[in-house]
Amino acid sequence: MVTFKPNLPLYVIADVHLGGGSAATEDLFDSFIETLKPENNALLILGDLFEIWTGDDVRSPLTQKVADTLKSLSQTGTAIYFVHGNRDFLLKDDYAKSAGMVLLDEPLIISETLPQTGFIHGDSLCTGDEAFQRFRQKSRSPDWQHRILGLPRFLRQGLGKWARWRSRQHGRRTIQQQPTIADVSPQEVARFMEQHGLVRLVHGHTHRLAVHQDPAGPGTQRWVLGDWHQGAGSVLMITQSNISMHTIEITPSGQVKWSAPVQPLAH
Ligand SMILES: [Mn+2]
Repeated sequence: MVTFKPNLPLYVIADVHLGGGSAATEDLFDSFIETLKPENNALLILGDLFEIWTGDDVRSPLTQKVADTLKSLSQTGTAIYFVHGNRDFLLKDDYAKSAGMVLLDEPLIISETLPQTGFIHGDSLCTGDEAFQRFRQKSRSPDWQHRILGLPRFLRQGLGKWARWRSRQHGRRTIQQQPTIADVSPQEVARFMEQHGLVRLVHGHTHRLAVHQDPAGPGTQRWVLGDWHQGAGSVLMITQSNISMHTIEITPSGQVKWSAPVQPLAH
């Protein structure tokens, strides 16, 4: 658990899935980053910035460009924080440093300036998917990571392709056969929020953009970021007095257009 004291406004994004093949999403990401300059604000990347990550030594023109983009943002005064997702959990300090980001372990918790608010990627909440949770536990161990990162680059790239294929198959099968296990477990959400005394929980991973009321008792909220695809994305913004979530898209003239705030779901 990390007590988190970012500058405000804090912008939170997740599941950008760069490298997933959408050029429009890459353009939106670049333009969005530009809009954050130059201010003493903060950006939290809540996992799965990249579609897949097989080691900091496996660079591509895209990963280099993203590092340069983020580094230039950090140099204009934005503090950038990165929490791992289930696709880029092998991203380490070498790359983070080249991108001007600070790696943090989830959960991050803001408790001083705001009602107790927690931030996680969200895959740990999907406890209905036991096969995934077994892999998650194994792949987060230092031994496993050391073994994988010790493999030759070409082998890791091959494994990465296989993992993407397998994850798509697994996801499709899970959604068809048992739609509820592809989402978070409501019991695990309530348990996690109670464990950390959270009034608000913010996460991504499920790509199910929404604000849920009362997940862990009256007055509590669960804010779920959407993923970025085909030139549209979602951003949560936290100021001293407000929290709001928006979808953003890029206009034909290259401007970033923000939607009206996403409204809480009535239950
Ligand atoms: Mn994810």
